[in-house]
Amino acid sequence: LPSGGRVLSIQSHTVHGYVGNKAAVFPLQLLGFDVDPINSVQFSNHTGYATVKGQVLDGEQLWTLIEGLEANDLHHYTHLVTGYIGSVSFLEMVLRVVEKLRYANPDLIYVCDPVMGDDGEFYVTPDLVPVYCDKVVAAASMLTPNKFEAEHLTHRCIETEADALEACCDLHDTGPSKVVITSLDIDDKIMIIGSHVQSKGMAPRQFKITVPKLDSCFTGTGDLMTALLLGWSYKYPDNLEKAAELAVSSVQAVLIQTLKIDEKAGLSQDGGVKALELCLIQSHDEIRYPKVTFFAESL
Ligand code: PLP
Ligand code: PXL
Repeated sequence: LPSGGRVLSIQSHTVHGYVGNKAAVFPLQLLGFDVDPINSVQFSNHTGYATVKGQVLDGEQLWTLIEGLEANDLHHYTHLVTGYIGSVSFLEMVLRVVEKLRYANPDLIYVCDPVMGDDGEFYVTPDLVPVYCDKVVAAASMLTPNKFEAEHLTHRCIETEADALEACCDLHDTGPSKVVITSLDIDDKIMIIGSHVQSKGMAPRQFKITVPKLDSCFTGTGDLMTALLLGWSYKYPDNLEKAAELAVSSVQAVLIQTLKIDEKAGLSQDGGVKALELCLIQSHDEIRYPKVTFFAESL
């Protein structure tokens, strides 16, 4: 990977487990990036557990941190990535952060995972949706929604591959030149849809990658996927297919490794409520040296 990538990563922190920054920082570091994390929330664990305790930052608290960085001239980044955000004022302030970082580096790449929820359920306040729709999506270079999030951003029902491709076009029209819908559940398979507008006004290059559905429930997969897409897109800026193949293959290898470790430890799932935590640390080789096992098909 090219060295010199510096990422400001604004996502959740969980004391236990691997979602948000806990799922993104280590993989990005393994891929050679300097990563500066800002924790949008600090929770005991992810919201899939019976109890969640912790703190949520507001917009003013985010701005204070950015002011500190700027005062020392430390606000020079190649990338900004945002994920789970816990309040409307915080998300509004993210827009000002993008503006400030872009002023310092006009080539800043903003990778936005518009985290809202999954499987028909919100795990953030739905008040965030109009802010993403009306303002944040327009500022993003790459957008990585799952199916649920893409539906809310485009006001479309996404049931088929064709629906997903049209949703990507709608999202391109709003701003981001790269869109990856990170999971689409069709015919008992998971499909990842990618779409890249290579030069303004041109039709996007679109592709899909199909992976098997594992009969376990994981949390943090989307956060890991977004981090790896950012990482590999820095190496392959003009080849979203290649970046996505590497990212997807890596994620799958991490999931398989996680299942293997949990099986050995005799862990089973209690009705899908307590989703499995990713075994990220034990998967460092799968992240650092991915073998492409899933390939993109042009659409
Ligand atoms: N599930 C699988 C099997 C995946 O490969 C991916 C992304 O690569 C995801 C889920 C990501 O989905 P989500 O964004 O809904 O967490
Ligand atoms: O993976 C998304 C995510 C991120 N951060 C926190 C979460 C979740 C999903 O449940 O609870 C805190």
